Amino acid sequence: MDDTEAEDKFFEVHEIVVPHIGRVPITKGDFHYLPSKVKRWLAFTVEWFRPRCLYICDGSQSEADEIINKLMERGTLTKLKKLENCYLCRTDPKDVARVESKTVIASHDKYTTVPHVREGVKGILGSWMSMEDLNKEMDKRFPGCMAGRTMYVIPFSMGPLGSPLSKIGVEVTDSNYVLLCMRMMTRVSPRIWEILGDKDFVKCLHSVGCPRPVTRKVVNHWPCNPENVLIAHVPEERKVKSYGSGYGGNSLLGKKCFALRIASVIARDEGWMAEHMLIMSITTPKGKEYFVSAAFPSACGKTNLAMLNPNLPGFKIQCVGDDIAWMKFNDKGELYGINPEAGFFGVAPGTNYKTNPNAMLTFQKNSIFTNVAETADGGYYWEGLEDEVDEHIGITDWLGNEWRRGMHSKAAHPNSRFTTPASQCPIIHPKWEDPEGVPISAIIFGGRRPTGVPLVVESFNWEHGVLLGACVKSEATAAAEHVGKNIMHDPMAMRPFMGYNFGHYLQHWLDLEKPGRKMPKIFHVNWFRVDEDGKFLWPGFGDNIRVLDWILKRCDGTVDAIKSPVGYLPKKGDIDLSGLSEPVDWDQLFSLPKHYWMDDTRESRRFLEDQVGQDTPKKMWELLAKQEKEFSSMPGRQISETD
Ligand code: TSX
Ligand code: MN
Repeated sequence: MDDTEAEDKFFEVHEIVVPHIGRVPITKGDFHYLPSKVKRWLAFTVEWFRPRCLYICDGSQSEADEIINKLMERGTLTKLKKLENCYLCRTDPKDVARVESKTVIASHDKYTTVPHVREGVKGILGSWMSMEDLNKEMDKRFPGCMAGRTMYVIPFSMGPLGSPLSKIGVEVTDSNYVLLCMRMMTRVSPRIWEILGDKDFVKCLHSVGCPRPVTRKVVNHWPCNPENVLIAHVPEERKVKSYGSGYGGNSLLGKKCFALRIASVIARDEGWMAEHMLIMSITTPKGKEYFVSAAFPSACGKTNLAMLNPNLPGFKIQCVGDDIAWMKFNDKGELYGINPEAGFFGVAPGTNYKTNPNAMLTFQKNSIFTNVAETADGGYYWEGLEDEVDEHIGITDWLGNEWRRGMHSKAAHPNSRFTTPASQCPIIHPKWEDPEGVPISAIIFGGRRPTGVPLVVESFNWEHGVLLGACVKSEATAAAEHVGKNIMHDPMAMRPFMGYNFGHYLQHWLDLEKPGRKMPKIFHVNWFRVDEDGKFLWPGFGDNIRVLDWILKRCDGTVDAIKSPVGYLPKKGDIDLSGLSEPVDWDQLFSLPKHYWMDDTRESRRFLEDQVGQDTPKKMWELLAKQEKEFSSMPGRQISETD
């Protein structure tokens, strides 16, 4: 030990003294080493939340072991003994999903956050709260919210540590489940404090809202406060304040709250993009590698696509990320992207060795399964694993009840999740943590569109691609049985994740196109078109490589296309259909029914008028008018001259 180290040792600080509260012990970590901005913010937060003690996280394995043991003792986690270092977590059944209705963004001016909607119309592109109301709401919840509990201080990086594209956040939370998941989903490290220095960071406050002594009934050893949930963002202050829920997107604040809502605002201010997109690499049989990003609404299989097992010989897919992309043009005018996350927080039901073998292989160790069912031999179970789990084995459902196949209830909650480190994915890209990111050749939008929308279409240009993104819609999974499925707008797949006025966001996209920049081509895909009998027209999954192959050829300019009113369509024969087990009805897959499209274009215009109003960039009206005119002047019932 040299002199300076000895001095540091001497000054180790294991408690802080807070006005009106007095001494608060620090059970782990040393306050002394924290940047002064962090110290001040923590002192303020401790005075507000009144935790019993502070625990400054370092991201080490011993820390994880300690927390896991605590959670197992308490009964929140059970070990899945069939797997290595995997755990099952059952939440309070009242705390099982993101709560959009309780998610708000506060700003001084309402219209920086939400667009001008038509009078009498309820806006769906974000929910605004005034700063005054937010402060009132927070004052009802946060004072003393951590009484008797440990306040975990989690320093994390979104993106590789020290990358010019990365951003730093600090989350304080009273949930050790949140700590465990944040360790997988973000990069938690004491090096954050050094990298941070005197710079600003995104301040993330989270409490489950169950101060001690607990007066509420705690269900499943999962403290939460569902009646009072509020997930608030203050982009102007780079702050997230989340109360009452321990579940995923409500509590792992680095993910949707920071990496999408707050980051989209930072990105606008700094001239880059924070998007709800996967990033994947495709290497062709000739050995040329491309990266694409893709945005899909929920239930379109984004994670499955990100880890695709291609059905064409010679192609190789590697995964960079499955949910969020941060992308920026470099000084050569090329778009580079990183995955700001470090793990996958994927929907479990539907995942199996057929739909996503690479995800299955990823979560065989060091993973947490939330609200899935358990097999008697200590494995996981959910809907979709019928053919892969012994049909005679006993199953306990996500609520802890005995369950048998054929029962009316579901074994796993439909929103049950696996949380698993991306590094364990067998096809994770060697550059997935490259601080420079990867070069993006194409941006792909998509939706679950049972009728009318072709398998793939390429935009005429960047501006038209922005329109394709703005008009993304998808069939929502019916909330109840026998309820007609609904096609919902989810522009840019960002509807639940917008951090600011969607009209301004579209303008930001348009403004990204500058002379000297190599704009990626923009596409729209639809794996979900059905025939008259409701049968899928496209095999999907591994066969989607055939569509990606055409997309890459278009990027290279090695294949022609047919101009249609909605964009460029592939010429018959230009998508490789060799080796398919069943023939594909090309004409049905690519037809553009005239009346469907006249209605759809009008409906899209109506959507923008209602929801984005005067904030809609003029260009969007222009492009929609052109599309409407082209369809109305088309002869015949449908346009399918694709051969
Ligand atoms: O993820 C999906 N993808 C993308 C895969 C890379 N899914 C699942 C969606 C729910 C999350 C799909 N479902 C895809 C798809 O491309 N396509 C379909 C529809 C479909 C389902 C089943 C079959 C064909 C198409 N065929 C048989 O079941 C035999
Ligand atoms: Mn997502």
